[in-house]
Amino acid sequence: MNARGWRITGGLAVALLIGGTVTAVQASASEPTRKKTKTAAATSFTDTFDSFNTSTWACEYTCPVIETGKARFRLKSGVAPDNYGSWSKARYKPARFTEGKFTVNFSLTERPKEKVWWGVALWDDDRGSDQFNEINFGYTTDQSFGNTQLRFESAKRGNDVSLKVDTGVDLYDGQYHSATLEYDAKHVSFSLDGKLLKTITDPQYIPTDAMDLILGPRLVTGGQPLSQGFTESVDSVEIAPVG
Ligand SMILES: [Ca+2]
Repeated sequence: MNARGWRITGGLAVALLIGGTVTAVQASASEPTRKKTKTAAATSFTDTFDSFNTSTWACEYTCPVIETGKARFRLKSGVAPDNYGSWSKARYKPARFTEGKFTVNFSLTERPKEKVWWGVALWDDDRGSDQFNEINFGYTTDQSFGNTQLRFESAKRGNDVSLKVDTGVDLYDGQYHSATLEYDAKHVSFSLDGKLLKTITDPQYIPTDAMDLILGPRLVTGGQPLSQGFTESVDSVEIAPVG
């Protein structure tokens, strides 16, 4: 939980963290003044990855491994793209989204020189690959940005914008950072450690079709196998209403 989270305090927060999952109804119980809404009940969720729940998450190729309350999305050395071992992602199964606030506490190991994409994405290509919808933050590691920089991207039916963001922190030093993607029909924003870094407001780039939340990295198709492994770790994921 970060400062921009649900402001759950005291003993209840401890109990919820042990439980690993919180519903909007439980969150409201600690906050009598907070108005319960149907939307909140439908979309509020936290996973602290004390276990990996396959009724919540569908794996793309290799499932993450749980270690000390973190989901380790591991890419192995020597494995060609588009295989188990070079692609490890998890897709949230209970809902697709047309808005929301998605906060992921994550860390990365040393930056590969090969073509690894890491990050967090909302994604849909139901209308075909040229009509994709996407919101993401992350980076493809063989490109030219420095180790504090990443891309923040938004696409509506194939019409996309990609922004360079300098986070001011080394993203590849194994430290955890809390990244938030927040969006609705009027804006898409990216924050790191509670600091708003970029906002997109041009509606031509803001997706309105329902998208899936997807965590984890892959060796990009066409890339060379890794010379050493790479891990994107996720300590927690929170899904909450916008606002
Ligand atoms: Ca955790």
